[in-house]
Amino acid sequence: MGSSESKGRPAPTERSTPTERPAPTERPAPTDPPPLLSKPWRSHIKWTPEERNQLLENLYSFKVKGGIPYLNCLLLGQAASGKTSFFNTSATALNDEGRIINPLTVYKSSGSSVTTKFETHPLYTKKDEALKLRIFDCRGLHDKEEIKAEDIRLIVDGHIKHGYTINPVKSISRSDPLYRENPRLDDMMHCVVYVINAENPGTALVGVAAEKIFDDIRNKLGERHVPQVVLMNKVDRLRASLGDDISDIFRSVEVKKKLDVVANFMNLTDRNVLPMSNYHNDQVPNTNKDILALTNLKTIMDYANDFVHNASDTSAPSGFYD
Ligand SMILES: Nc1nc2c(ncn2[C@@H]2O[C@H](COP(=O)(O)OP(=O)(O)O)[C@@H](O)[C@H]2O)c(=O)[nH]1
Ligand SMILES: [Mg+2]
Repeated sequence: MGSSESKGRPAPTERSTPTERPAPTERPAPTDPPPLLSKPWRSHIKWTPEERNQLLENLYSFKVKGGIPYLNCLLLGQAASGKTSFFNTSATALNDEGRIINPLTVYKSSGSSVTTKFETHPLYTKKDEALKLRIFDCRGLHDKEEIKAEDIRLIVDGHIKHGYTINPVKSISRSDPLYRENPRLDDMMHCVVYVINAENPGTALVGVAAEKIFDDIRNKLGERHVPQVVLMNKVDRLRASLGDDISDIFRSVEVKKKLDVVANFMNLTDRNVLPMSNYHNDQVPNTNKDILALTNLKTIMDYANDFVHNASDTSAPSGFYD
């Protein structure tokens, strides 16, 4: 096991992880201690093993409304914003086996991480049952070759089937075998999750192209009343104090400031912005990261379920979802 590395060199005492850190010049060291409030600005989370077990139980036994088998959510965000990592972190937290699992590959450099397909994969609970939430990923926004706003609209409305390869220059044709002519409630997206990097939410949110895309998408979603949330990934990178133990995130002034910027830009209430820290360099899972991932999953499922409930409750006229 790994003895091939040792040719004449002194054995490293710790496997080379420390050298992976960013050069100190990249980020100025904070001069003041990170400001932490004595009271959390969001206080619904308890960082205890019991809370984790309760969340797991709630997710395992989640009842989807509207007579459909699964809730659907669509992840939208730039390449490298952490969409795949969120899926994997959720898989680890749900699986509850005390080990990190990565059903999908996360690449070190963003260039190769671009997902070109519109696709979903099952997330399994400990009981080997699929979670009642399907997370759909697609080509990133603002990639050089991005997804067309029209395709996003069609995905949200349920016209595009799993496995379709997004064409950056042309929207899906109606004759494509993966085009669905008459989608039903269980084909459409019940929640849209914008995924951004907390370190620099500005780059994800500003700029003419980004604004236009967000406007287009938001108008469409607004018409359908599809819930929208922002997953603010990588909060662990904001302050050294949050590096390993993320239980302070809801007392952090800096996280709250970023969250307000994002909520204002997206015109969403701050409750709809979900701070998140994915497993990235971790060797083993920890209770707090599991709790944050499970809480965010539960929030997304609750929003999606409310939508499905309302949509199925309004006895929509025929052709409403066509
Ligand atoms: N520190 C930190 N790194 C993260 C986090 N989430 C993702 N990453 C890293 O960001 C990079 C891009 O992640 P990936 O999931 O492939 O992004 P995607 O292109 O949106 O699917 C990878 O190197 C991840 O390890 C996080 O919460 N914290
Ligand atoms: Mg990805």
